[in-house]
Amino acid sequence: MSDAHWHILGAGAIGCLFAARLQQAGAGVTLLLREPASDEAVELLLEQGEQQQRLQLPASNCLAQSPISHLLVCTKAYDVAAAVDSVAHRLNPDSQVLLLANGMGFDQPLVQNYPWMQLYYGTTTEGAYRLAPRHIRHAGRGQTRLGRPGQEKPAPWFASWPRALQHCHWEADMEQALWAKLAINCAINPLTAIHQCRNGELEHNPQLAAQVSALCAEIAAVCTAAGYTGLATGLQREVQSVIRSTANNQSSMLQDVQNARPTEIDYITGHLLAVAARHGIATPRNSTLFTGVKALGT
Ligand code: KPL
Repeated sequence: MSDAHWHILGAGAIGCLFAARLQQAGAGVTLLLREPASDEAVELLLEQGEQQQRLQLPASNCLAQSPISHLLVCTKAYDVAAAVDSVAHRLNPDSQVLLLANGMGFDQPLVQNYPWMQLYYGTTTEGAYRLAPRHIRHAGRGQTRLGRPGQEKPAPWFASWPRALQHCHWEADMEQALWAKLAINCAINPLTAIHQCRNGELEHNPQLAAQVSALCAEIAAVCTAAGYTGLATGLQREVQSVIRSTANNQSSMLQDVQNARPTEIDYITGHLLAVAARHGIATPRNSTLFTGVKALGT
C-alpha cells in the first residue's frame, strides 16, 4: 500500500514537526491553513542540534473542497472540535482522523455530531517549540503512541510513522495509554501552572513533592475505578520519573498561563473530576487545583 497523504490541522510546533518528519519519511503532507488565500507552499525552518533544514510544505485552505483521506489534528484540546468542523465538508466515512491533543473528552462533540467519523488518537512527548511562526526547534526526542480503542492491530496508514519518528508505536490499548498520559498531566500540569515553576521543582521543593504524592493517591483511586489498576499501582513512580526526565521543562499548562492563552484544564483535571464524580470518589486536592487554575483567568 502506498503511503497515506496527511492533511495537518494546527500548524504549531508539534503540527509542523510531524508534517516535516512525515514528509522526510516519504509521506505526502499538506498543511491546512485557516487564513484566506493560503493555497500555496509554506517554507519551514527546522532546527535540531546544530542542524538547520529548510522544507517546503504544501498548504491548502480549510475552505477548499478537495477530499481529505487522512487528517492529523494537532490543536489544543479546546480547539479540536471547531478545527474538525472547519474541514468536515472535506471528510467522508473512509477518512481517517487522528487526534493528537492533551487530555481526554475533547472528542465528544465529534462522536455526537459525526458518528460515522473514523477517529484515532495519539499522545506524544516529542519536545518541539516555535522560535518564530515558521521556525521550529526539535528540542528533544520523545515517544509517540498512536491507536484506536478496540483496534489492537496497526491501521494500514501506520507504516510511515515509525520511519518519520524514532520512537513511535501502535498502542493495542489506546484508552489505557490516554489514561496514563492524563494521570501524569493531572499530577504535574496544574501544580506547575499555579506555582509558576518548572517540572523539576515538583521534586526539589518538599512541599510540592508532598502535594504530588497526595495528588497521585487521588488520581490512582480514579484510575482504579475506571478499570486501570495497573496504572494506579505504578503511578507515583511514573510521575516521579516524568518529573525527573522533564525537570527543565515548563509544562504546557504553565506556558499557556504565561502566554495568556486558555489552558487545557477542562480536558485534563476536568475530565478526571467528571469520572471521579461518576464513581463517587472524593478528589478534594484535584478539585482545589482545578479551581486554582480556573482562577488564573484562562
Ligand atoms: O505533557 C506534559 C505537558 O507539559 O503537557 C509533561 C509530560 C508534563 C511535560 O511537561
